[in-house]
Amino acid sequence: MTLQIGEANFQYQLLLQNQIKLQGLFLAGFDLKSYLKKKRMDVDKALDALLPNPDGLHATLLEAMRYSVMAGGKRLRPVLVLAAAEAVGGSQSEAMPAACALEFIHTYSLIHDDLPAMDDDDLRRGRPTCHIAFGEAMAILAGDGLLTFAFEVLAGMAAQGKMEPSKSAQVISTLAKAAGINGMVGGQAADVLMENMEINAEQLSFIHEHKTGALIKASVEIGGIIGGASREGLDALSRYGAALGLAFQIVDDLLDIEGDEEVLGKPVGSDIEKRKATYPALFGMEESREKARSYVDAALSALHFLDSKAEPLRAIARYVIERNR
Ligand code: GRG
Repeated sequence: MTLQIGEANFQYQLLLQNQIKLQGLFLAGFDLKSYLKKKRMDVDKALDALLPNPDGLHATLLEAMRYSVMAGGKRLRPVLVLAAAEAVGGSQSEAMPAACALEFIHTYSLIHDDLPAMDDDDLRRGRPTCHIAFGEAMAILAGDGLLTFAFEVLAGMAAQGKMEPSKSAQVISTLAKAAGINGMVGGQAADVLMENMEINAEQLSFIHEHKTGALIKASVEIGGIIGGASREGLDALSRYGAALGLAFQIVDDLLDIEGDEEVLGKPVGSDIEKRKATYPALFGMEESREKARSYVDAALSALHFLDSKAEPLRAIARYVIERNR
């Protein structure tokens, strides 16, 4: 009898220990998949609501803008805006228009990048590219339209009294710098100008930091500004965004070699075909992977003094290196 009670007690203790372990795991493990699913749904809803409905003499232009934005995509930049705002105590509703503005600018850059004068690609986000579906003139205008519309949405926040004018000015200035001549457009120009040339690591970093990194960094900074980050908080977010942008681009280069065309929704092998300067071309696959890992580590350590509200940002940094699309 004593033995039975002892055994029951032992089993009970075991059960309790397992339960505690399970709770610990649950608390320690952040469910990024569900988080991204929810945020992407919220972003898609907001994008759909903001985009003008195809109507009037320019209906085809509005349709082309909608076609490219609503084709999907990972929504990485808008999710970063929301996650950064929430990491410093801000709200999703205040950050959502800026999150959409980032996606409008990003989509414009993809439409223009796919044009015959640039990368001349036929497939994007699993669909025919904008110029294949709507013709070159409409694709150029859809890109122009999205770029301008992004700033219309952002300026509208202050004009409608939904954001303090000083915050709005800071957001607009950050985005304009990141998307413009000393950011994404400058990086793209350097990339085009150096096509078919042997370039060194410094030149490659310039292209990647500007072409892809600038907008990713700005997404995180803009989230921080809207969320009311302190000076140190903003600095931490900025360092996180810069490192994340580079890790993202290196993984993009690797996926162009070892990715799955169907999962990516765009052709693979195009960097080699177009003799583009990439990390794997310059450093090889293994060293490139190592560099991506060290940028992710740098992104994570930049956030060290932020609390558990920054957990989504940490999980996104880990995801960037594991992603397959
Ligand atoms: C034309 C001004 C201008 C700029 C183009 C971003 C860009 C600059 C070109 C895209 C070329 C490219 C494939 C760069 C690699 C990194 C990158 C930006 C990939 C696409 O972004 P994802 O993976 O795309 O976030 P989704 O579709 O998921 O949004």
